Formats: sequence, structure tokens, C-alpha cells
Amino acid sequence: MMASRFEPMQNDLLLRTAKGEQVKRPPMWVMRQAGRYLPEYHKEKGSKDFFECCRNPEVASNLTIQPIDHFPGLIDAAIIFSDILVIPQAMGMEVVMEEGKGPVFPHPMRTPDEQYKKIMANEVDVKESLDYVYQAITLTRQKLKGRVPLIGFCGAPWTLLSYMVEGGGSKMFFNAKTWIYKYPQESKNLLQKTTEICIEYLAQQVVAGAQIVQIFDSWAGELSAQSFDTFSLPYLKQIATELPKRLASLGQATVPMIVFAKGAPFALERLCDSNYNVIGLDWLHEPAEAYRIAQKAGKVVQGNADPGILYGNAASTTAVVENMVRGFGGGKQGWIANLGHGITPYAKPEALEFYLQEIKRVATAS
Ligand code: 1CP
Repeated sequence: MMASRFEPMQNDLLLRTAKGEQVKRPPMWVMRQAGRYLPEYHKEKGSKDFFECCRNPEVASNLTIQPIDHFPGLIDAAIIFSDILVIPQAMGMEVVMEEGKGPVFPHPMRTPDEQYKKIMANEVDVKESLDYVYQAITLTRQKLKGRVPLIGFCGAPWTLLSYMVEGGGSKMFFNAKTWIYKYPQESKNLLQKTTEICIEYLAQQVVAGAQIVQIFDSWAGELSAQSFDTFSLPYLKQIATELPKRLASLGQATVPMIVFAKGAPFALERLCDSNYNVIGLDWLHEPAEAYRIAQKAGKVVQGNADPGILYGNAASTTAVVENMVRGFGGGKQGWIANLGHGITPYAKPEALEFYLQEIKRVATAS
């Protein structure tokens, strides 16, 4: 009933690759592709507050589409303009975006105190409280007119816990580590609650028009393999098994699922034993090695160049691309081209353009 609201897809490379199909060249997109490195981002955003942009479907959809227009024929997916921290906001925590600094929680949850009890008792209406995201997704699908698929996303429970207790980005993870090692049961309660919200949030994004979803575990690498197995992996796996069931109960076809656990090479084999279709790789992975492991498990990989190569030159970029295309099996099956993490504000759009052109050139020739 819902799918016919949108125009047919002209480019479904990403969706077909994520399902394991053969394609003529790898689909390409870039984490954080809508953002501060693009001059038109600053123009559209103006002096508006970051979260104000997320809550305005017109602005959010325009920002989402900017990279597709900026790099014609080189970007095969859009990712909805939003942030992983909208979930803590929906759970009742205040988050502000400080210009040039990043997200800040004025009242982080330092211990399992009154705030923790309040948040655990708070029944979050995910459909209502994040309605602006679903509206932005539907509007973006309409504006895209089938040019490329639209990716929905959320933060992983462990990464969201880190932000909620640290109050922002962190180098030491003093508070997050205190939580998991001093208050393991309360940590698990919070992770479980967040997991259930993530599942419903992703399901509603799909109802609104998201065609594939990605879960960002940006701080997976702060955990040991043993702690990852306790405080991250079970929740990531739960999302991947429960989301298809929730979609079925909503009368919605399932969508491919991507998981990205940054800084955690030990996570690859573990995530190959999960219900995810695609495993995101950062640049700690050697392409050929990771591809071999994923192929054996029937999984697709995504990645993985160091975003820092964009500060280099043509020769250094081509060398990295050649190694990736070779390592990832030539690029016609099982690989979604991306960077190994988000593009930074320091990257030049022309450097990204060259990176994408080179992937297309080398993979088409192979
Ligand atoms: O094209 C896109 O990808 C835009 C949508 C998007 C996504 C997928 C944004 C917009 N944020 C995210 C995800 C996100 N947000 C992650 C996971 C990906 C990753 O690891 O990079 C994380 C960790 C955040 C949290 C966040 N939001 C940070 C990092 C803070 C830190 O030091 O730990 C920052 C700087 C933001 C702000 C933000 N989010 C998005 C944009 C464009 C910006 C910059 C805002 C601005 O100043 O204009």
C-alpha cells in the first residue's frame, strides 16, 4: 500500500548489493556526506540551530539531497539528515549542538540516580516524539523521485549510552567505563531500553520510506572484545533479529540492515554471525582479509578508506582505491564503497569527487 507512494527506482545498486546480488560496479556513498565540507550546507543551514534543521523536514530533505546533486553519477544513496542523538532527546535528555564543538548534554547521567530512574520509567512514544524524522524521510523520498535509495539510521545502544553518560564526545570514557564496570546491571537495563526504542524508531523510518538502515556503533572500539560481547553485541544482534519481525507486524517488507562498529576489528567475525546483511569496515581492516571472512559468512562489506586520504594527492588516493577494489573482489559483488568513517569538515569536495571517480574507474575496468 505504501510503496506505490514513491516513484520507481532508477538506481538500486545499493539495495541489490546489500542483498548479495551481482552488479556492474560497486554502489558508492559516504558517511556524513551531507555536512560541513560542502559550501552549500552552510548556505542552507545559515544561522539555524543544528537540531532545528533536523526538525524541519524541508531543510532536512534539502541537506540530504545536496551531495547527490553535488556529485552527479557518483553517489548511489542518500542518508537522511539527522543525528544519532535524537534518541536520547526522545528519551527525555536535553542535547544541544555547540557550533564548531559538537553535541553537549547539559545534564549527563553520571550515575544511576534520579535521572536514570526517571528515564527508565519514561514510556517513550517513538512514533510521536520522532515524527519529524519520518516526515523528513517521506518528503526526501518524494523529492528524490527514485534517483537513489534513502538510508535510515540510528546510533547503537552502547554508543548512545556513552553519549548519555559522558555528556558529549570523549577521549577517556571515564563515565561510560564507570557505568559498565561499576553498575553493570543498570547499564544493561539502559541498553535494553535503548535497544527497544532503536527497533521501533528504525521500523517507523521504514514505514515512512527508508529503504535500508544503518546502525552506527561509533564507540565500539572503546570496548574490549569481552566487554563488547556483554555491552554491545547482544543489543546489536537483537536489533537485527527484532526489526524484521516488527516490520512484518506492521505489514511492511523487510529491508537490508548495515552495522558499523568502528575501531573494533574483533567485531567483524562476531557480526558475521548475526542477522545483518552488511558489515561496515573502518580502515583498521585490510580489505582482502576482511572480504574473505565476510564472503565465507555470506555477508556484504562496506568501507573502508581512511578519510584522511582526502588530505593527500591523486597518487596516494589511487593507490588506496586500487588496493580496495582488488581486496574487495573487484567490486561487482559483496562490496559497498564508502570511507572507513565520516568525511571531515577539512576535506575538499574535489578530493571526494576524485576518490569516487577512481573507484568507479578502477572497478569498471576490473
Ligand atoms: O550525511 C550524513 O551522514 C548526515 C547525517 C548525520 C549522521 C548519519 C549526522 C549529521 N550525524 C550522523 C551520525 C552521528 N552523529 C554519529 C555516527 C557517525 C559517526 O561516528 O560519525 C555520531 C557519533 C554523531 C554525534 C555527533 N553529531 C558528533 C560527534 C561528536 C563527538 O565528538 O563525539 C558531531 C560533531 C555531530 C554534529 C553533526 N551531526 C551531523 C552533522 C552534519 C553535524 C555537524 C553539525 C554542524 O556543526 O553543522
